[in-house]
Amino acid sequence: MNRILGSKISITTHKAQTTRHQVVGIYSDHDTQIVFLDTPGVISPKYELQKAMMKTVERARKDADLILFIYDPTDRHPTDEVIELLQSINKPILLVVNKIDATDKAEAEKKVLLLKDQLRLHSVLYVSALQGDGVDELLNTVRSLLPSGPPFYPKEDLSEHPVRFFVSELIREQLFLRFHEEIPYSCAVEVIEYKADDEIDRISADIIVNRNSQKGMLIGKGGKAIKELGIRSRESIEEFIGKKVFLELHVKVREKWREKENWVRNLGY
Ligand SMILES: Nc1nc2c(ncn2[C@@H]2O[C@H](COP(=O)(O)OP(=O)(O)OP(=O)(O)O)[C@@H](O)[C@H]2O)c(=O)[nH]1
Ligand SMILES: [Mg+2]
Repeated sequence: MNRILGSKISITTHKAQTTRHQVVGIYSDHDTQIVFLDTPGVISPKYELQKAMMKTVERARKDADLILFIYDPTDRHPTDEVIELLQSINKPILLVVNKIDATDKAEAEKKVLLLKDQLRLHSVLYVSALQGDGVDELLNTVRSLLPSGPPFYPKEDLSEHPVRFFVSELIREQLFLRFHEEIPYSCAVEVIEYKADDEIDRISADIIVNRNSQKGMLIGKGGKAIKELGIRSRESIEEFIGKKVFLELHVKVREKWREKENWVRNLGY
């Protein structure tokens, strides 16, 4: 989606479960508009946050006209949950085999044969989101399957989320990139204040952690870890909004927020 839109609408990291929301990306050209709904990956939910993530998948699956199943051939075979979900969908499913820059085509094709045994696929497309190979063909296939109608969004829109959403996501991306084990999975980010001045946007955000012991890890010795996190987050926010940013981060503890439905909802999930 980011490759097609030419913009970092959805955050991406090497860690699983980076995406938690339905992230809307809008592609428009002279006669077509495609609204992409990026979703979390399909898992068996273990706590409330993950349950909320899977509700997001359910919603997108109902709203979509077609499904792009992004398959990473360097990863293991999709779980039963993924296969069963796809088998239950009565819409065109496009198998999008990604990362062809990093895998042997013949190997990938062998794995695709296994998937073809399990799924009714409209088509199989080989792409590299990283390098752009196969993306035009993917766009053309999607275009040919969309129902005709008036555009939903103005042509210049790339997404529909407020800037606060992207700010919290970009901070969360840094949390996923810079911290290990449970930490990224235990954090949520809430933008508390956003003040746009002429020259600079002043942003204050809270990082919510799940346990008291995680607070110290986030802050680090002498505040080193949170300082670094703040610098990297500020840089990526500045790049995204194209403006100077002053960013203030605070760490707050909400004991077991991931397991509590009201907190999960409160934090926007
Ligand atoms: N080599 C290569 N790496 C890629 C390509 N596309 C994505 N990646 C990398 O794969 C990793 C996962 O990408 P994401 O976009 O976060 O994957 P996702 O499926 O959305 O994962 P979650 O949001 O965590 O469910 C990141 O490190 C990307 O940089 C590609 O075409 N080639
Ligand atoms: Mg993702």
